[in-house]
Amino acid sequence: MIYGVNLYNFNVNIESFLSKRARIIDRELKKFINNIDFGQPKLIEAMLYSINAGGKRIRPVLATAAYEIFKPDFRRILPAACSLEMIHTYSLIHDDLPAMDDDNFRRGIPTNHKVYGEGLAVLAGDALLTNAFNVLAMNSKVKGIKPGNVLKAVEILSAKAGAGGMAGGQAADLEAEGYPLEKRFSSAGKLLNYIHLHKTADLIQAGVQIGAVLADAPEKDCRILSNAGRMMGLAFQIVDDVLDVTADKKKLGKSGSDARNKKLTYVSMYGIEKSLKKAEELLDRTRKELSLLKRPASKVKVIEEIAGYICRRDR
Ligand code: GRG
Repeated sequence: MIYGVNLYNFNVNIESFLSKRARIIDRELKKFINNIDFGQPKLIEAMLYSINAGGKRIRPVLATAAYEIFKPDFRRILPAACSLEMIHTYSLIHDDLPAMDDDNFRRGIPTNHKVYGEGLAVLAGDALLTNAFNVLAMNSKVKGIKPGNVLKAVEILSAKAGAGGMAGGQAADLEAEGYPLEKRFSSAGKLLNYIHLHKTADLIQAGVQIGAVLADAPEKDCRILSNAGRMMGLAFQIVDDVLDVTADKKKLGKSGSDARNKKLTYVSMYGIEKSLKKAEELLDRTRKELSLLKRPASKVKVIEEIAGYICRRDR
């Protein structure tokens, strides 16, 4: 039994696994942010406001689960796991700004800029992004983790969060508002996949990649996990598009602004039913990819279950 979850007879209660692991990550996140040497308490307060608002912690949990396929003691990669969540939270703060999606609620509470003003919200996001790499670097001092692998993790995270990754996907998403087709894409479907793969899937994929790399996993296994991460990341955003329209807004913790912002989404392009079918297809492909791993089935099963949760979640 690991944290009350019996992983060995495949009876994984994934929601309980996720919430227990999320609590461990929450505690570390608070420690890291409170330990930042700072002279601006208001900025730290704004950072902690969005971090403490909760969230499912899918990206850091995925990193720890990928690590555990190869090595015990996931706590050794908690700095890296927290760095993923810090980058994710920064992206949400910026995404909610009036210059982007202009949302009033996130994670069930008023958005960062509604409480702290736009200037401080931009800075809280900037600081979370920058400090994330400081926290990730700390992982090189953890016993059993090779500093060279931390450097590889820095390479992965910076690429997946940057212009060729999440920020690039967000830029394409902004340009596609109102659905104009960018010239470099031959169809709206291709543009839509570009947006989703980069805006969302890249950071999810980075989570599983970083977990595997820090566990010093063989190249071939890293590649399999990377492929699986990309597919479950795409499924994640497709389900997010559906939830934006169908979910109970209270449970979702945000108001659902895609239609108001005339966003190019799976729902606006294919409708709800086809979108859900596509997410199911991606889940199947994720499972097939994971089955290529010649590793303890009980450990691989956890990632598979997280992918399943991604597709059937209601928030
Ligand atoms: C560089 C100015 C500037 C802004 C960048 C990169 C960026 C803004 C935004 C990223 C795009 C983004 C927010 C994509 C949406 C991804 C997504 C589905 C978020 C919701 O993730 P969950 O459901 O949220 O994991 P919780 O609250 O559970 O963590």
